[in-house]
Amino acid sequence: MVDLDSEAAAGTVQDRALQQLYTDFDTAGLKPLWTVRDGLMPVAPTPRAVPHVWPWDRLLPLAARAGDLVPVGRGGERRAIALANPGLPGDPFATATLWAAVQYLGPREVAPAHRHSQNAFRFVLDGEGVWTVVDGDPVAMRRGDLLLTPGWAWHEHHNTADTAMVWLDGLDIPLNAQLDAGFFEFGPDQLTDTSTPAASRGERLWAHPGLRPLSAEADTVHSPLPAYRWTHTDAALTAQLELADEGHPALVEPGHAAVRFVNPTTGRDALATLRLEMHRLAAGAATATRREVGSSVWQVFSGQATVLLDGREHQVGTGDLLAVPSWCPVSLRSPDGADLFRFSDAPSYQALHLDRHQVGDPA
Ligand code: GTQ
Ligand code: FE2
Repeated sequence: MVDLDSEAAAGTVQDRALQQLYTDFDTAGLKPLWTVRDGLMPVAPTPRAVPHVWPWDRLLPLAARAGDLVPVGRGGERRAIALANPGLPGDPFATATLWAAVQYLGPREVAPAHRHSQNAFRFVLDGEGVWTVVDGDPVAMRRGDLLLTPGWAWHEHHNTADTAMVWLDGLDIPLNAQLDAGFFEFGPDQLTDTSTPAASRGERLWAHPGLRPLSAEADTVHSPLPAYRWTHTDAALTAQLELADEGHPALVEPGHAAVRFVNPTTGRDALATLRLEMHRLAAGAATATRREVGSSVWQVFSGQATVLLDGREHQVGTGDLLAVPSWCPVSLRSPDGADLFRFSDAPSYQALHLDRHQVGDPA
């Protein structure tokens, strides 16, 4: 015979004991796996960051207002306005690992020297007149150029023109923060180098296709090339599409030309933690759907495209920025053609052997 009363009592006793166990776990600074495993070890990545688009025509006027109202100088260091992913409320992060910001430097303004462990690049959507001085080497910034500021390199920016200049900054700030790896040091308050050479010393030494100076036998972690010029990037993409037209293999997929900016000493990514690429879609081209572990940010350099992010369509044009979280399916198409700059955290994932990708529509 079942004694209902005593069973209920036993249940209550057990419940109370269990409650006490969880309370004691908590007090002792412990957390049992069985209460958290689902979220901790998902069947596939579950990023908090969401797919998101920042239209250039909203960003640019806001940056210009900051130019009027907010001085650039010691302390704040840069008039950089970060993309803040709505899935990461309170954080100035485009994705879990990537910082993307629009930096605005007014006529004749100077952003003072500093250095930090975070790796950085600048991509120039438009304009010219700013030189960024990287470890004492002045590097001109012009439309379509990609400039590198590897971690711990001193850098300052100065605008020699009577017009403001705006560009995209990309850094691994969130990754450094997550890894508790950040170091920062202020440089001199005054501009250290006012010269404005057409070509930096780094380019004069390294920017000759396929030619390595024999004075530099040792490979370097980051690229020794401070700038990748638009004329070269453009020519490479043009040649890929022409070769394909002539029936030779040169494209990622039909109508899709692409290059990666690499370290000429190794052929690997130009920066240890950031992958940098330029993509060109020929008129009428459409890409396959692709997703990968790790996140990316795209900026449309020219033209217009339709981007499908996790099944949602976004129309984007020149200057527009988009964030693609880890494992989010992406496909692009462009009726009239478009050039798109892309950066991602892929080198970090590859270094840790956590990289995976999938091509084709997710089942
Ligand atoms: O230009 O040195 O967007 O240090 C964020 C941090 C730019 C820069 C950013 C920086 C910089
Ligand atoms: Fe910096």
